[in-house]
Amino acid sequence: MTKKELEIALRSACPRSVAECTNEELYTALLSISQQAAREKKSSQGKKKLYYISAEFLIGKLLSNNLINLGLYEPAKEILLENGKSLAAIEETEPEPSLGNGGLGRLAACFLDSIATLGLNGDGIGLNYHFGLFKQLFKDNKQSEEPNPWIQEVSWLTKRDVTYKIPYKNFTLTSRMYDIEVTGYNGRTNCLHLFDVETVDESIVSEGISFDKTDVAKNLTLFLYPDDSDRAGQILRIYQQYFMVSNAARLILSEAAARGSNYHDLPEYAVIQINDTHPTMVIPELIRLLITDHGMEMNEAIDVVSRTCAYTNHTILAEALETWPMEFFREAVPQLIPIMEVLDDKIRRKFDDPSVYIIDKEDRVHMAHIDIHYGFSVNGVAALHTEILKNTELHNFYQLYPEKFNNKTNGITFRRWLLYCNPQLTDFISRFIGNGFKTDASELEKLDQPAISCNLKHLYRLLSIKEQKKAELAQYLKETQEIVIDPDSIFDIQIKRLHEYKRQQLNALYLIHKYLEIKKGRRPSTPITAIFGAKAAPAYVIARDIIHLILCLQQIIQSDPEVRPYLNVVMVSNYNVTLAEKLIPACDISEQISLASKEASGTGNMKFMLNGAVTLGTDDGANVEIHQLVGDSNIYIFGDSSDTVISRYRKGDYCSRFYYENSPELKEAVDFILSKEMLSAGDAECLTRLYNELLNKDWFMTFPDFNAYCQVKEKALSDYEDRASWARKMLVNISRAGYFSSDRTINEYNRDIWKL
Ligand code: CRA
Repeated sequence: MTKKELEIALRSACPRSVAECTNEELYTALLSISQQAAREKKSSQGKKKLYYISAEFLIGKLLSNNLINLGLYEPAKEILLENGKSLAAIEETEPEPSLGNGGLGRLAACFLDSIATLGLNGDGIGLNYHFGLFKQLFKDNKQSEEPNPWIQEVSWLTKRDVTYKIPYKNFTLTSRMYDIEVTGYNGRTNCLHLFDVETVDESIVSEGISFDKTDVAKNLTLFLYPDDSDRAGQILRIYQQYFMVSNAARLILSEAAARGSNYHDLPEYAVIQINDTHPTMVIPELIRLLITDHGMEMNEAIDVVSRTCAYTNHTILAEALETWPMEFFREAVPQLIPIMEVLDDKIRRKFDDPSVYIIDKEDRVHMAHIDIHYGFSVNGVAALHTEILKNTELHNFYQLYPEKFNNKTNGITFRRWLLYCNPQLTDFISRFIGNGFKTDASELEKLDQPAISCNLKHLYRLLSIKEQKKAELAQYLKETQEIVIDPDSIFDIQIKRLHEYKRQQLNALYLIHKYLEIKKGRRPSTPITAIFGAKAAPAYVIARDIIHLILCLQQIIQSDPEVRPYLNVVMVSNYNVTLAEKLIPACDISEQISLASKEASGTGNMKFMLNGAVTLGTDDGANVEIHQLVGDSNIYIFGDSSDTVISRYRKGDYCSRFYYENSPELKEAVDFILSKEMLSAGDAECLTRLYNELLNKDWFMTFPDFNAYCQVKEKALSDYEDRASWARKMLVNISRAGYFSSDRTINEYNRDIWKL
């Protein structure tokens, strides 16, 4: 579509002239134009198709991204400007879909973009949560939760005629499919299919995010990850997961048949990527449907399904490796029980090793074990993570099926995380190396050339882009959250879900230490702004306490005139994709400080490096690969290695108090949690609980890494002062980021697993 054509389309889609329209009207018009344009790009189906099933798709706002991918962004921006309108203001009227939680969901969204960009035949399948993940608010320095309604009358969702009857033990629910079109960069259009139930009732939610967990017809698709701290909440998860996969299985079978499959040859027509264990029940459900609806024999059905399904593992945290009591299945989906028993029985006959059984002696079902035995591929999401799976966590399975295990290091889409969120940097890059990197990210390497890195004018241009993004962020936070930050300070950012293994508490302890240093007169040369963004799972008490600690610290520092000019701590509320798009381009120091061995990959780390932030982190997840790519002098690595950590867990003799007693700086920082300043800003119960947790347990070993963390941070802060040399570090990071394009990741999935 040319600019002229777009102008005509816009005029006819608007109720008034463009200049007279409200931003909402323009949003609606642009949405319908891009949906129309996307539909025209739908290409032929091909024989084999990928289905990416995931509980989360953290897709972010769609308007601008879609315009970019359709090649309409610049013309739209110009037309609007000519009529006194701003695309950025129109974007503000778009609600962000609330369909994801963290990295796993954002990864799924990046993958959909790359699958479409590479012209692969593949759709996503998930659930249409009405309130999605909760909306986070801060009151009295604590997190509180509200529903996050995002579905409006006009939205990217298209209602389809696909509906199924999904059977549960005591009732049947009728499903409905909604589609969101996903157009890749200059690419084809695929779909994200979101299943919903028409009886869902938003009015049953009250007092924050509470609702009757037993009324499944009304609550099934209200929330992503509804509170599962009680039995009803846990069974609700089973209802949700089964709804997702039973719909998926029916859709996959009917589409395969339409493409010519006779079901016996299903693996030639379909491949299913199971994104962590939430969709695992698709395996028994497909087997069941092949038997009951298509007359296949059990053994053949198992074989066919095993050659169709592949599994991605995203974590080694025991708490996240799902196991469910058999009685839950009996209560919700008894039709799966005979299948699961056969699957387990076959394993018991074949292997004399209870650690690989599907149903354990406590009658719990290990979901990942189903995937590994009855899928043809098992992949981890970064090199180190896959090695840990093979050598430690899933070692017994690796010995049984070495050929199934493979690594697929995560990636991010450069359309959203560079072209869209940082057009200034995109221009800077294209000026030197042309536009080839937009479709082949490895071309970014060409940026690391003496003509740029030895030319102060170019380096200062790079620094001034960073300054501009920092100023834009400061403005945005002031307007949207009444947060005031100094754009001339160093922006040190940690944004990710709140979890003890990610160690926001380590960062907080450093900031306490820094605060106390400043009180003693040791002031930093350049002021520092430490920014956090994180939601805590509502039932995760210690995570909530860590948020409380950070918010109290923020209050103490901001009301201290001695410290405020040198150090600021802010926690943005309701951290989401939209905020990430503003925070990441503005970052100087990217905090990736998980306990080594615990962060499977991380993907924020990749977005930051691509936008010229320098990583300060542990040798964990994809940081290891970043470290290898940029070299020691362009990253700040600290802390115990994953081997040390794994063996410390094995020995079981970790004692945090020992470190506390042997490091005066650490002791001083920890004690400050219960200081009178803190207790007057916060809640004694929360602060005491956190203090005790750290001193008596510290399960994620923040104390052993504390001194090393402080040292490396001081080094980074002092290196920042040499602006030209810092700019060179930025340049090296950008130039090595190409490896982390999700196009590379998806090409590997296709080459090794999907074979489309
Ligand atoms: N929390 C990992 O912890 C990883 C993403 C995507 C996670 C991250 O390190 O980058 O997956 N795991 O692979 C997960 O969700 C259930 O496990 C994540 O997002």
